[in-house]
Amino acid sequence: MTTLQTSPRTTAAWPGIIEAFRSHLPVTDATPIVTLREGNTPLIPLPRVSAAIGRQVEVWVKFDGLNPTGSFKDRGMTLAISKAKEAGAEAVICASTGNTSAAAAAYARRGGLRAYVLIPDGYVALGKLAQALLYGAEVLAIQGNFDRALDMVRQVASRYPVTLVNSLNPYRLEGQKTAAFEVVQALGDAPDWLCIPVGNAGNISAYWMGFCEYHQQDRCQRLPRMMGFQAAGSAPLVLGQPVEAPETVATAIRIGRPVNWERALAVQHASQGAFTGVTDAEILDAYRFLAAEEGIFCEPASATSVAGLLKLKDQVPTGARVVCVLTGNGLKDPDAALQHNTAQQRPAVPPDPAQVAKAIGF
Ligand code: AN7
Repeated sequence: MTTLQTSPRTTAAWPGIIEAFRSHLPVTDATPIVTLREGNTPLIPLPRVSAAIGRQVEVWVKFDGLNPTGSFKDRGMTLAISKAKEAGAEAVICASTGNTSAAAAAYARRGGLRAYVLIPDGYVALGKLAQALLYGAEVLAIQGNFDRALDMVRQVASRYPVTLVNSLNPYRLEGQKTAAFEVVQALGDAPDWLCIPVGNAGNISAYWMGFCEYHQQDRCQRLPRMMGFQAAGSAPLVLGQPVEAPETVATAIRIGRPVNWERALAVQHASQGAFTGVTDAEILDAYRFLAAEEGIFCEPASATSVAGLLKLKDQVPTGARVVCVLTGNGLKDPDAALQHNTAQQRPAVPPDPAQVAKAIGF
């Protein structure tokens, strides 16, 4: 009689983006690595979105909302905090529409640093605020929008011993470019289009850096068109001028003066890309579609990339491969999910099988 030897399937533990892509990043043996094993997020096919486009187009999402703090910011923050610690910093500061503050707080505290975060009063999604508070950041609400909060942070960081970790910090973009590496590794090449939400335009710049780096090293044969999408009420790069009072349901990208403006224009030019605005209604349609048709719960700002693709569907070349970046997790913004679903609200039912069956329509 033979005994079937079954052993649990194990894979080498993912080490986080710095170890995984060490030779591409500005670290040395002297850099203390502060990591939560971020990165290695899934690339998920979207068959229903492909079908909605109606021609043979392959659509994927890079779901970076599955990072340790629930957004792509973790990729940049592991490096920014590691480098701040290497330089002897004891505290970091950022302005944030929410996700940067959550990531800064988590990585700073893990590295033993203090974190100060400035947020626009009343415009940060509940989950993100909850994270920053529980991770132990000093949270300061500013009477003004994100752009004003960032002005404050820049001035404070230039005068006091505290390291700025917004995407003006070059290590942020270096870390975030690893998402492009992962996309190329998963697909075997770069996609034809990369659709991405744009706020401060840090992430679109970082992805482009990553694709160009891999292209120069012959790890991919093509470069994507970089398709950036902004909320229509908060679309300075579409309008070609700053927006003084940005408004959108996608609070993560409620930004009127993107700090990476020049970089973003350079990316658009070099990749033959475009910036396009999508309305809040289009964003929310994509947000609901992703959840109810594809089983993917992202935050409203992230759905902007899919909303944008659907808006431009007639321009997508037949046979093209498209990757949409989903930057943040849906659980970040429970209010948006509760307000913008189409579920039928029903009163509570007594715990009786007949009444339950009746209530659900049998
Ligand atoms: C989910 O957290 O700016 O164009 O302060 O949270 O690189 O700014 C967040 C930005 C897209 C835009 N999607 O990225 C912040 C912040 C989500 C985001 C963006 C953000 P960038």
